[in-house]
Amino acid sequence: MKIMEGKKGIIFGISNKRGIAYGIAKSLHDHGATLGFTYANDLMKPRVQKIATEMDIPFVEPCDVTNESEIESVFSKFGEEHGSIDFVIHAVAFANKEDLMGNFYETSLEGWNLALNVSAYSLVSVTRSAVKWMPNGGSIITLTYLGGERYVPNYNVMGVAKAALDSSVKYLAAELGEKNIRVNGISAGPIKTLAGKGISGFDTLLKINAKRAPMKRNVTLEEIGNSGLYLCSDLSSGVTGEIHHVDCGYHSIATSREDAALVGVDPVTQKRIS
Ligand code: IMJ
Repeated sequence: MKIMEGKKGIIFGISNKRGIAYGIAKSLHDHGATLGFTYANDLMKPRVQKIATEMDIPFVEPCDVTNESEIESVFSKFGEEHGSIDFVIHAVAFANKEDLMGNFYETSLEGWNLALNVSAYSLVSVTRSAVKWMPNGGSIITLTYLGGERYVPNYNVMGVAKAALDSSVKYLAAELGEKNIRVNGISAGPIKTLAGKGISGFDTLLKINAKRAPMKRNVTLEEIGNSGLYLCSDLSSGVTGEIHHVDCGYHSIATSREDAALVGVDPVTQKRIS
């Protein structure tokens, strides 16, 4: 028996086959889960529909996560078809392109509000709707990034949004624990997806991460997918309020072993300073 058999849930934020939401969807689907997908706008509709068709998933609904009534109708539709919901994957983020470069201190209030609304508040509204359809408990997972905990060049207002998101995970987990609804975040290491496309210095960042990470490589989509599977399944039944880093260990280091070797070494001549 597959571990997700009989479990059903909705995935917000499918974009294409390189995306993290797809990685998690694939893993859940391969292990027997029943899935529903949502798409944000007309541009995304055919992309999401294509993936749904390939995976033989009939439930594909529009949902702008800044629109509370759209969220509610997605849950009602899925809930009425399936009785209840066991899990939700929230893989949604957006900031204006100009706010993901240059100086953070120049972020406009509009840019700030947009990023925090779409990327952080949406977890709260999605959770509010999900709770009504989780009478037997459930698992809610959001996607976050280290840039919410520490400075990462260019991440800027998205870092602030992820900080709010990470904190929301803890508050939601505390309130919903007694309903047996678990809320966790997956902090994925950088990976080549649409979310990183066109970001200045992204390829360099991927290389730096691979070089410095304890495992000396970047994480794969399958690895993130399998971590999502674990957090959705009963294997993680005692886990909530957690930000789980799936980043080949990158978050845990201050200085890589290569850099550590330079300590006590002149950075220019590489000669040992006694
Ligand atoms: C995004 C920007 C700057 C640095 C970044 C990223 N690093 C990583 C990302 C280092 C790993 C990707 N990431 C974790 C994100 O959360 C991306 C969110 C995002 C991406 C875009 C690109 C296109 C756009 N708006 C966006 N909004 C959010 O117009």
